[in-house]
Amino acid sequence: MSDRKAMQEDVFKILLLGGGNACKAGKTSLRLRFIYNTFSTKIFNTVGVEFGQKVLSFEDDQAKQHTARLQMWDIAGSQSKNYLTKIYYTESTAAVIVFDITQPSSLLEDAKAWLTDLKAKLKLAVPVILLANKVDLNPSFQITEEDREKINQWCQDNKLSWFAVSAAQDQGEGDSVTVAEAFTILSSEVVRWQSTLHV
Ligand SMILES: Nc1nc2c(ncn2[C@@H]2O[C@H](COP(=O)(O)OP(=O)(O)OP(=O)(O)O)[C@@H](O)[C@H]2O)c(=O)[nH]1
Ligand SMILES: [Mg+2]
Repeated sequence: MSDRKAMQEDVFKILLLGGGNACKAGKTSLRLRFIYNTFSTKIFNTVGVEFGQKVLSFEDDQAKQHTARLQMWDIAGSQSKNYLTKIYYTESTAAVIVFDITQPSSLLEDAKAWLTDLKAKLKLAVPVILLANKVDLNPSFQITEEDREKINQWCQDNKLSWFAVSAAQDQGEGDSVTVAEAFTILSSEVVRWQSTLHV
């Protein structure tokens, strides 16, 4: 491969999904943390969709270096099941489903609905990861064994990985990862996925 090809910048269109009318998962906060390394409690509800992008350099499983422009499509939580989101999903590369770790029931009520909706609207399957956000509000990560088992089971059934994060503190302590680490994990999953499709 030439140096030019090796330095080529890929573009990954990443959907940020999750939450609902009753529960705000923190998608916009994760986007702002990732792109600008900031956090504010004074942000507005997303109306429709918001965009942001960041160039990320990362290593894949084979320790090969990649550079990708992550275009984040941050969809309003209240849009779940809205037929309009189909337009936003076109040609997406990957998706992140976010739920609020302080309300594990939001995984069952909201995240499941988002994944079902995503699968129904996409022509081709894409890599998806699940992020349990707001772990700063539950620092010792004390969710009941029953809830943890439910999350693990749902992820296993749907072949996706889940990680705990905090847009607010972003320390990546204990069992959690930083927001940048989560997007790096997703990006290497995209590379692995695309290599199986010979893209
Ligand atoms: N403590 C804490 N609060 C958070 C965290 N992430 C988001 N929040 C708060 O949760 C609320 C909702 O965050 P948003 O980022 O607007 O959530 P959203 O998923 O984009 O919401 P919609 O756009 O309405 O779908 C805000 O008050 C945030 O400050 C976090 O990691 N920790
Ligand atoms: Mg938002």
